[in-house]
Amino acid sequence: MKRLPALFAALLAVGIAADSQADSQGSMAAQTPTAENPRRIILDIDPGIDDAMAVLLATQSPELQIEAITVVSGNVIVDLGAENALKLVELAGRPDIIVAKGAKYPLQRKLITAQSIHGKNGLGDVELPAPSKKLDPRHAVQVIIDIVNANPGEITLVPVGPLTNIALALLQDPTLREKVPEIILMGGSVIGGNASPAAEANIYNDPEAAKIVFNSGIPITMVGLGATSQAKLYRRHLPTLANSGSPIGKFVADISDFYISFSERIGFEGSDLHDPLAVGMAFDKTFAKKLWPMHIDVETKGELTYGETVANRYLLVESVEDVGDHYEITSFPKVEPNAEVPTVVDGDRFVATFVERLSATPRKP
Ligand SMILES: [Ca+2]
Repeated sequence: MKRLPALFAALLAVGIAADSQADSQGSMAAQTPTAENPRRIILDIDPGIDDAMAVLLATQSPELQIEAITVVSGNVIVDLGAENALKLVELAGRPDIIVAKGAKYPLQRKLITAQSIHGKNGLGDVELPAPSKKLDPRHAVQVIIDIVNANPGEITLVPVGPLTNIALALLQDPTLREKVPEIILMGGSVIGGNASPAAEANIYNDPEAAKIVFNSGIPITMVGLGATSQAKLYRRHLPTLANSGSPIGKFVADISDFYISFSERIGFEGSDLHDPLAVGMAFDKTFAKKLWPMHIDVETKGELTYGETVANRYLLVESVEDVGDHYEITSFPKVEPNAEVPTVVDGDRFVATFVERLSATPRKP
């Protein structure tokens, strides 16, 4: 028992350090992209209602320059997701954006789709016109590799589906690890899961891919369930969107009605804006009031915890010495963080921004 005070002292010290790092928003604000100096992103999606919202929030945000939209299987199969992505960029008035189709299946596990949540068509069964735009002829993984290599250090990846495409790009071209400055992803959780008690759905849908991404060495902002549960869209938000006069606002109101209805059927009020919050963090990280540096790995073997993002919050591990019939703790070596996790979010400001931007006139490229 005598080791406990030392352990608590160490954890307390690290906790204080984490707090002071998290509150240093001055440096984050300095990096905040602007319309004049936008963040260049590749948005990787599995649309999906909240993916559709994320695409439209991105096209309506002047602080983001979308270099490509890449599609992965997840909420729906990739063929349907790719068709949805084409429809979405046309709705947004942005047929100039590259759209590419990616991985059909997760790396190892069997695909799980989610039409019960997102509608048979993946877009809340709201119909959009058939797209006239065509897919890029390249595989999405090749598009990611090509764009990052042509712009080293410049392209932030924003994946909001299973991480299959990103993992395949890293496997196919390991030099991307040095060329991608940051990944801002929707996925994971340090407060329990939604696909299983332990795992969040995007990670659960391809844990082996997620493990590759979290161990890539690329700095990650993990917009997980703890963050997105603080950014809820309620029915009271829908009239502003529906009556905006914007085709984007009307569409988002319609798909939100479907999405919120699902939440109500399972006993919740309102819907978490999962994927849009990752896009929000890409243009304004101060939506997070607290960003907690952690070291995160992904469980790929656990009986109860398959797909869990296992977080070392205190950036320490126990080091032990064998003293015969037992081990004794000798020190607490430090562990480097590989991710920042928004744990406190200004949900009201984010949702207000979301509604305002999606109710506005569609932006021109
Ligand atoms: Ca998604």
